[in-house]
Amino acid sequence: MKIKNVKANEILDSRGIPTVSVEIELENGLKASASVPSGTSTGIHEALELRDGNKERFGGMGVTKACENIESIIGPKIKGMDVSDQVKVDETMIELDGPKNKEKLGANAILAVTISVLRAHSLVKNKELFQTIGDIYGFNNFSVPMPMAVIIEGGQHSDSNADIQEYMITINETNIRDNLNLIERIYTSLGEVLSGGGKSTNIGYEGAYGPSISSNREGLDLIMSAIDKSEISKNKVNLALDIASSEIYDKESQKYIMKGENIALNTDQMVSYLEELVRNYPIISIEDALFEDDWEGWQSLSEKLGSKIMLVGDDFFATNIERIRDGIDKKAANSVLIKPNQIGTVTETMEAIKMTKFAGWEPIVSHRSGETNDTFIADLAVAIGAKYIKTGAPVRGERVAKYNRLFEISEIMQKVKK
Ligand code: 2PG
Ligand code: MG
Repeated sequence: MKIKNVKANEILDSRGIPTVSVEIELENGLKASASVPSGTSTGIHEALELRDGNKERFGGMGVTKACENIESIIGPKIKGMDVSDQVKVDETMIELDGPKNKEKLGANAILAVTISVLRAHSLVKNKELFQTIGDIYGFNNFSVPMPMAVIIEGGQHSDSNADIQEYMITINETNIRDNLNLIERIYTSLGEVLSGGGKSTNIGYEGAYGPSISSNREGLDLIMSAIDKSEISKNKVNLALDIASSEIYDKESQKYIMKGENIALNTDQMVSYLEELVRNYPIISIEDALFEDDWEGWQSLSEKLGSKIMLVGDDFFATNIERIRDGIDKKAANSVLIKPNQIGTVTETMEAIKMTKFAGWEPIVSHRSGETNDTFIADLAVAIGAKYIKTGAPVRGERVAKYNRLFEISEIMQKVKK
């Protein structure tokens, strides 16, 4: 079925910042749309998110240029192409953009098109989106991921003084509804622990609490108290952290600055600091433990902790196949955060996932701090059989939209089994 029309729209994301939405119309009249997320703690190796820069509209964050690129540059090229030819559509956009990091058209423009084409194809086939992803890219081991759910948010994501951007919990429970039930109970208990201690229960971008704390350990202790209070067996709950280290690294002094506890650590000290946390708390994963170009630090951390926990590269890899390949060669991590908007097209995202899996590493599919109600990442995580998904606290519409889609998929999968 051929693509007939491509329409772009500037909409708002969950932070009230503009983002791109696209609607694809096919020759038979079927329509499919997609909207794209956007990060706050964006890495320097990510594909370019095109913003208007006109301060009079949304402080320069408008995306009318990206929308124009879709309608006047991408649209005319892909109209008439068969919607089932996802790889060709993606390659066409990559070529149109040229050799740069999506700097001409904008990764936000490209991503909205690539996902809506995929969705339109899925409609034509009358298949679920995760099945269509599987068919195109050769995945058939579908499974519903376990959430890494953020419950305390610091760094650039909330008003908290916490240096660590995300304190997350993961529950050893493969049934997604049961899993969310336990996550929600711990989230609620944490709210009670915080207000009982006179602390704020205001929330950050991803729905997690943003209390004031005096040290990273205090953040972890508050979560351990919430687990106690929830009366959920400790064996079922593990912790995961996203340090988002590129945000706390000071290039001049070459130190990681933890304002909350008034310390500045060099790479070796940071590695020891994290080892100590891992010794004392049930931490199974640390993301962006070191800043995005600290290759030697990542290697040393991997030697020390790589056999014990997941070391996840987010800003470090930027879902970029070349960076992931280097990381594998240098044994610099063992897991990759997968964010489609860091690279731009579905096809490049799938290449990054394939490389990650081929190395025996763990791909973790992730949302961004600025989200829409688009649930593409839920289907993506299922399609590739990802063990984990990062998609926020169990509150806020744009976060629970993904959890609700996982509920739906889990029911579809059960019916197929019967
Ligand atoms: C991260 C993401 C999502 P942002 O660092 O992993 O939680 O944050 O979208 O702000 O980059
Ligand atoms: Mg991160």
